[in-house]
Amino acid sequence: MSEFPPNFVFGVATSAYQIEGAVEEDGRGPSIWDVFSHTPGKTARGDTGDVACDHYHRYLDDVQLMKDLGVQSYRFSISWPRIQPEGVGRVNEAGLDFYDRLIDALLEAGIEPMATLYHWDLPQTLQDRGGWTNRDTAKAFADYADVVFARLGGRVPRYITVNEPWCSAVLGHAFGTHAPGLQDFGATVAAAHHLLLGHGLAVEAFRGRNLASQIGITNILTDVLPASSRVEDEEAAARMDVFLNRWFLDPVFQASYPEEIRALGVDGVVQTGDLERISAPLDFVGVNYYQRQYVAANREDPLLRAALLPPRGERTASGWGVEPDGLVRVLQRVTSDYTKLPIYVTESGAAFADVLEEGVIHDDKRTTYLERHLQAVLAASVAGTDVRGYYVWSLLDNFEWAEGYDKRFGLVYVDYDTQVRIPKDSALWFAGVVGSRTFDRED
Ligand code: IFM
Repeated sequence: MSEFPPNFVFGVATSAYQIEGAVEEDGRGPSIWDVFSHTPGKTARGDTGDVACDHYHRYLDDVQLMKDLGVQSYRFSISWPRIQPEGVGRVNEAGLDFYDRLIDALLEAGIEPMATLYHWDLPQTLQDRGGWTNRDTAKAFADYADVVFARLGGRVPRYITVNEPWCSAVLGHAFGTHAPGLQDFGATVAAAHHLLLGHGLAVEAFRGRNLASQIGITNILTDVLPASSRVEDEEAAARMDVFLNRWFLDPVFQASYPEEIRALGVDGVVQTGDLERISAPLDFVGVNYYQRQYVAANREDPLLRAALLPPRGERTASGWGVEPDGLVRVLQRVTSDYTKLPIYVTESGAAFADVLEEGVIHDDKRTTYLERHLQAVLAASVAGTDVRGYYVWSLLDNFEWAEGYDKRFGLVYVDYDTQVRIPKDSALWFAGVVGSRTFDRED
């Protein structure tokens, strides 16, 4: 039997564009994901977030669902284009009203809100001016964040500035698989720096308001292992670790970029004072964990001279390996190499090929996945990591970006034709864990 400490928070997570729908309602402006998903060939089957889970209209039902599951905290994101349809200037009160109502409902249900300010839905008007490659976007982000702090204030105990800046920068500007769909490494380096600068400026705005709440950033961290003990593979893994992890950890916690990132030209966009701002003290750290990567040396690869090998063992429907031990390692690494701040696992979960049969979904693989990752959290905690919470990705099946609706990550199944929600077996299991604060897995 494994028992969680009394202050440990069990939560679920979502993001605005992935669940809200209602993209043209109450004054919301277009985001880069509206434009990208409506561009032929960019998402599986041409799926878009136009309707998604219709959460904008059904948020009360979704809060009730969480209440029924006994969830203690809900991590959602705020849609910048709902708050500032043009990205700067004019504030759309109707957008703020929605989040106000959502927070009221959560507090009423005894569920603690955790709000992410940027989960990838940049207002398109800002993209038209260069998006994150333009330094002005960092300032615009802090202004938007301040509008949110002013309105929602201390009713949100924990704010997250930016979710997974690696994905926004690299998938959006180097690989082109996410909005805005660029394939330009110079743009990637600039976007990465401005995302981090936006984070730092938002923290500054937050501190200026003296709220009783806390603020942090969420990075997606990958456990990187060399494919063998050959020196070349170890060196290749170290370079991959810079690319996947240190690029976004070193500046936030050590006020510097790794040498390898400086060699990519980041100094060209760093101005005096930026790194001090980016490394401003935080209250907690968010960690999203999904994957371990095995890395081998590869002379053919021009950027890192490294290759990612296929995952070992069991895989999720996304093709990602199931490696809970990697979560222990990334949590310990944050603690030993970067900071002793409390850590929240702000996302962990998996897509599997769920089958709806006679009104139920027996998703045993997801239950086992979550159980093993919670076990990993406990192991990290026993090993000295101050991990304070675990948020399952995701509450609902939702729009999985370029993969569209095919990949189902939810604890709760969504029938996209009827919008009926059906808690999967894993949701019922999770409710039991939250209720008892234990699970039956042997240590
Ligand atoms: O769905 C995404 C989420 O938006 C960010 N983190 C990873 C999840 C699964 O791919």
